[in-house]
Amino acid sequence: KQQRDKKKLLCELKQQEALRTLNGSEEPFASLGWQKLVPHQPLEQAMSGPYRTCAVVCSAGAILNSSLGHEIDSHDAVLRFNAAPTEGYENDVGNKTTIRIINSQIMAGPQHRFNDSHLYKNVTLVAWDPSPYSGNLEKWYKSPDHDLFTAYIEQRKRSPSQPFYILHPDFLWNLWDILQGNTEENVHPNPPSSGFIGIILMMNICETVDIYEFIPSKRHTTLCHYYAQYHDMACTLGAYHPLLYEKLLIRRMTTASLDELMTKGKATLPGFSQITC
Ligand code: NCC
Repeated sequence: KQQRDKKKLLCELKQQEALRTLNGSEEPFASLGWQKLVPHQPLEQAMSGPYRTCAVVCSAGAILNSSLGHEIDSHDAVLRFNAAPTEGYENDVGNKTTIRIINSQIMAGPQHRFNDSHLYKNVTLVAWDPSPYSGNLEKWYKSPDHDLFTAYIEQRKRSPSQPFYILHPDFLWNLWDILQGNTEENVHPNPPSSGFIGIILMMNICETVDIYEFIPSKRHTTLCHYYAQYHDMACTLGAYHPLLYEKLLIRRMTTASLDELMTKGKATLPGFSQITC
């Protein structure tokens, strides 16, 4: 029964969550000339590796003292989130970064120094913004949660060779629908977390995806991030994002052993190319 559940979930994701980024063909982006602004190569082509193994490194405080850095860096591609650094934390989180997913706060908040921080250079960037459900792109463009469009345009002009994409709101809300469709309780109507989004993104481009400290290991702690002294349980369980439900869903699909889950905080999922439905 568990195997059937796993297969059903994996197939649903494979069939409904193909990568989708803004390609400039829809209004209002088409009239604004975005077809010339976005990278020429779609994300799935830019990231066609091929990547046999991929690591998703969640930012939870519980990854401290894991000594997983070496294992993480041995993957063909490594995904990190927002402002999560590697300097000074290499032993626990590694130092290779292939892709970084950033929410729109990173691009709009001056404290993040999006335009000059080294964190956002020499990597593939994928940004997202909450956007209203069943997105009207015109409305979203006029009032995003945080203005990511201005910084996107600037960055594309400054660094046209850097692969930099904005996720299509339909990709996010469709993921929310799958989460709700497979959860008994009512999921609050807020977008998925960067972590959950990143896992699904990597399933699109990798053969296997190893996910670190998304499902809390035995090191679980109230420390929010491994890189800041701030304690809040909600970082791990969710307040705004439906994080708890996301974690339960990943837990139902993982092929990692219980020991890997508990001691390493590692969950493993097959990439879409490896799933036959
Ligand atoms: O904290 P954040 O996420 O950057 O973390 C990235 C992803 O790691 C997983 N995580 C993190 C901490 C933790 N204790 N447990 C975890 O499982 C989650 O999957 C998370 O998505 C975000 O999702 O974009 C988020 O961003 C921050 C913040 O905007 C950025 O770090 C930039 O400063 C949000 N925090 C606030 O708005 C205060 C957070 O809610 C979600």
